[in-house]
Amino acid sequence: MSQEDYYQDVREHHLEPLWTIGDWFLSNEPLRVYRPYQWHWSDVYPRLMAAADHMVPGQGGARRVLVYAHPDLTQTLGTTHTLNVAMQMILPGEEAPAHRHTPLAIRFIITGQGASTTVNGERMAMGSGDFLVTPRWAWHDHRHEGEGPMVWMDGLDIPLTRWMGGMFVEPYSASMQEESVPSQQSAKVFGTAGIYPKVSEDFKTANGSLMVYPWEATRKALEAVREVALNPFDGAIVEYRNPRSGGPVLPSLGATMQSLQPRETTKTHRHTSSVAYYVFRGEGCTDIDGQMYDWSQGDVIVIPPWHWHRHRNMSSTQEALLFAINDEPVMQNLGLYREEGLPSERDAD
Ligand code: 1HN
Repeated sequence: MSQEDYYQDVREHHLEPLWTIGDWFLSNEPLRVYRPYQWHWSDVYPRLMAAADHMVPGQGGARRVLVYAHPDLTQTLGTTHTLNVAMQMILPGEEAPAHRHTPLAIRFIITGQGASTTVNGERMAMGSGDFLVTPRWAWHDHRHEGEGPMVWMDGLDIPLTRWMGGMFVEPYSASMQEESVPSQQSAKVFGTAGIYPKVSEDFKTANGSLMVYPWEATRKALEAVREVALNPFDGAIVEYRNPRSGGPVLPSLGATMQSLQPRETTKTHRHTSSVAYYVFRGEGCTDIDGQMYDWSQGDVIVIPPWHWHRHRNMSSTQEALLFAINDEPVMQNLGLYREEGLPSERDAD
C-alpha cells in the first residue's frame, strides 16, 4: 500500500495517526480557544431595562434575563467555556415562576429592595451586595414586593452541564412555591462565619447549608483581610465557601469578592481556571496578556484559562470591589488546577 493510500484508508475508518496530528492535540500548554472579553454596563443596563417592554416573567418565558454570550463561544452561548454570567431584572408585583434545573446558580444582588428568592421552600430576601446560592436541581422562584426595578447578576454552570450531558429542566407543579421552612433558615443555622454549628450528619434543613451571604458579612471579612493578609495577585480577597463542608460554595463554581485599594496594582499571574469578573464598585483596568481592559461599575470581564493578568485600581481615592465567579473547583477536582506568577515579577517588590 502506498503512503498516500495508507493515510486515506486509515482516515476513511475514522482513525487518526497521532504522528500527523500536530501540536494542538497534545499542546505543551492550554491553547487559546477563546479571547478575553468585556461587556460594558452602559451597553447592558439600558437593554436590560428595555426588556420590560418585551417580556413579563412567566408569560412567554420564565425569566427576564440577558445572557452574556461570548462571541467566540456561539455554540454554547457561554460567557466562559464552563460558566454563564446573566443579568436579571424583575419589577414590583412580578413573579418569576418556580422551576428547577441541573445547572447550579449563584446570584449577586446589584440594585433594588423588596425582592426575594425561594429555594426549596426557603425564602431569602435580596439586598445589594448579597450573594445567594441555588444548588443543582433545587426548586427556585423569584418575586418582587418592593418598589423599583430589582437587578441581579446570575452565575450558572450551563456550558459545563451541557457538555457533560447532564442538562435537565423541570417546571414546578404550581406557579410559586409555598414557604416550607422559616425564611432565611440557612442564614440562621449556618450564618455565623468561622463558628460552625456542630449538627448531626442527618440534620435536616431545606437546603443543607448556607444559602445567603449578606453583604455586611462579606464587607467585614474583606476589611479584616485587607489589614492583615493581602494576596499579591488579587489584593484583599475573600472566597464564598460552604460552611458545612468548608469547600467551595458549589461543586463546579467558585466565587470571590476582592478589594483593590486606591492606586493598587496587583502582580501578574495566570491559572487554568476561567473567571468572569463583575465590577461592583470603582474604576480600573485589567491587563490581560498585554491588552488593557478599562473597567467601571457594572462591567463584566472574562479571563480565559492560562492568560496572564493583573489588575489596577485607577482611582486615587476610591476602593474598587470586584466580584467574580470561576470554575476552579472543577479544575481542582480533576487535578488540573495550576497557577503561577510571572517569573520576572517573582522576587520584585
Ligand atoms: C435561570 O433559570 C435563572 O432561575 C437565571 O433565575 C438565569 C440564565 C440562563 C438560563 C436559565 C433563574 C438563567 C436561567
